[in-house]
Amino acid sequence: MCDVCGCGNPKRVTLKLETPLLSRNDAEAARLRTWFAERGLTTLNVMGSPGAGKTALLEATARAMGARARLAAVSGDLATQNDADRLQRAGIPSLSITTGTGCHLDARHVYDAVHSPALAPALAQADWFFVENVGNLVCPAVFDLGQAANVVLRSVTEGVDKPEKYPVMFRHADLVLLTKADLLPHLPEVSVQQVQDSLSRVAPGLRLLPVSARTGEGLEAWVAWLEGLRGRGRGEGRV
Ligand SMILES: Nc1nc2c(ncn2[C@@H]2O[C@H](COP(=O)(O)OP(=O)(O)OP(=O)(O)O)[C@@H](O)[C@H]2O)c(=O)[nH]1
Ligand SMILES: [Mg+2]
Repeated sequence: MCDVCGCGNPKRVTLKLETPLLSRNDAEAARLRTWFAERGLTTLNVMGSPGAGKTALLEATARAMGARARLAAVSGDLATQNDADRLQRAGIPSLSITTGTGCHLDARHVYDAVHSPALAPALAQADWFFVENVGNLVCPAVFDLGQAANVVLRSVTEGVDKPEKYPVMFRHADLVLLTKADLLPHLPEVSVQQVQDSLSRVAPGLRLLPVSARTGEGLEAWVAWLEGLRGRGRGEGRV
C-alpha cells in the first residue's frame, strides 16, 4: 500500500494531495528530460505487473544487443537490490532504488540516482537508460520521469483483459510487450489476437509485440524499435 501517491489513503486525502504532488513531479521530470537530452541519453520507463518479466527483458536486451549495447539502468524495488544485481551481472551498470512502501518511482528518485557517484560515470558512457519501475500496473503510469518513451510489459500468464482493467497504464504506453510468449502453447485460453483486441479497445493503434526473454523471440524487433527511438523526443515513441 503506497504512502506517497495516496492510493492507500481515503479518497478525500488523495484528492487534496494529488494535483500539487503531480505538478511538482512534472516540473522535476521536465528538468530531467532536458538533462537526458543534453547527454544524448534515450531513457525508457519500463513498467508492468510484478513478475511480468521486466528484469528478464533487460537481461535479454543486453544479450541481444551485444557489443552495440551502451546501456545503464536503475531498478525500483520496495525492499531488495536483487534486480540491480541481476542487471549488473548481465553487463548493465545499474543502481537499485529502494522505495520502502512506495509503489512507484518519481522524478526525484531518478534525479538522485542519475547524480549518484555509483551511476554517473556509467551514464556518461551510455546511449540507453532503462528505468525499471516498481512492479505495479497502476501508480507508475502517472509519474513522469523525463523518459523518451513508456514500455509496458504484460505477460501471457496475466490473461487477456489487463488493458481494459488497467486502462491508464496502457493509454500512457508507447509500446506494449507481450512477454513470456514461449508459454503461449501451454495457454490455450490466451492468444495474441485476444490481447491485441483488448489493447485496441483502450489504446487504438498501439503496437503489441510478443517477446520471450527465454527463447529470444521478438527481441530483434524490440531492439530495432529501441534503435529507432534514438533521437526522438517525448511523444514520438509510438512507432
Ligand atoms: N518462460 C518464461 N519465463 C520468463 C520470461 N521472462 C521472465 N520469466 C520468468 O518470470 C519470472 C519473473 O521475471 P522477472 O524478470 O524477475 O520479472 P519482473 O517483472 O522484473 O519482476 P519484479 O521486478 O519483481 O516486478 C522469473 O522467474 C523469470 O525467469 C520469459 O520470457 N519466458
Ligand atoms: Mg524486476
